[in-house]
Amino acid sequence: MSSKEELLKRLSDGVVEMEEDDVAEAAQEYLDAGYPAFDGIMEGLVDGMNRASELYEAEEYFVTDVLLCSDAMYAGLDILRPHLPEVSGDEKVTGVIGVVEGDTHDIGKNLVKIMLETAGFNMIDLGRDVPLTKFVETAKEEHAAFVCLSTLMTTTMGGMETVIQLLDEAGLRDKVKVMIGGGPISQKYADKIGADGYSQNAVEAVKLAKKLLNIA
Ligand code: B12
Repeated sequence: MSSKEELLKRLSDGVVEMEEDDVAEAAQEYLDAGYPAFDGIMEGLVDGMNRASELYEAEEYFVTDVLLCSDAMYAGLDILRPHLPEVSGDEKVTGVIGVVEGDTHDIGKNLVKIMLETAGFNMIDLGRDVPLTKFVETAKEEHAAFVCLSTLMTTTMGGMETVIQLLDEAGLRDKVKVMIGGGPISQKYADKIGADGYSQNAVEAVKLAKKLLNIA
């Protein structure tokens, strides 16, 4: 039987090498061996996706390659995700999440959503390339306690500030916390536009949401 480290490496390598079937197989073996789904996702699948992103940055991978890597990552997620220890609650706190207008990168947003759902939040996913007013309308309709904005492009990050202004104009700013994240985003930027918080990855996003909403 393979060790946890060997299986994590197989998950990560499988994503980098675009081996969807092998990732699915390794994910099942990993679970059958009794290892925690959370580590399999973060240290296996997400590690592989981060490595694939670096290869794209280094111009060793093309767009099509990165997309095949993400298919392999999702194949593993389908298997591991149902085994994350989910927190249940009668009155779940609602959050709205989406990628701001003009940007179609949604891999990171999907991971943040999965982690927040696993932590017990009721997440309304607006998808990607979301019109900025849609965040505000949905937050109002659904009585959301927080809004999560994602973007990976410098050209679209300004949309986050607009959403904050629109929340303000709708009289919702003091009722709705705003969390932001994605490649070009930083704590400095969050402070500049008046967001309530920023985090670098999906695991930290859960801690941040709990902190902002005073949830133990
Ligand atoms: C995969 C990818 C694509 C895929 C996207 C597939 C998809 N469905 O998402 C495809 C091939 C389609 C693509 C297209 C394009 N891409 Co692209 N892409 C990438 C790449 C290689 C990886 C991104 C990724 O998925 N990373 C893995 C995930 C897990 O990480 P993540 O997204 O950062 O998310 C984590 C954190 O940021 C955080 N987080 C994310 N969101 C949020 C939200 C909140 C609230 C919080 C708290 C945290 C949080 O948690 C996540 C999980 O831990 C990056 C390079 C890079 N290094 O980022 C370029 C990159 C983002 N792309 C880029 C560009 C320019 C484009 C295109 C415009 C290219 C083109 N000329 O057509 C188009 C975009 C078209 C459009 N209008 O949207 C640029 C952006 C440059 C810039 N500074 O603006 C980058 C940086 C590459 C580069 N160096 O040029 N891309």
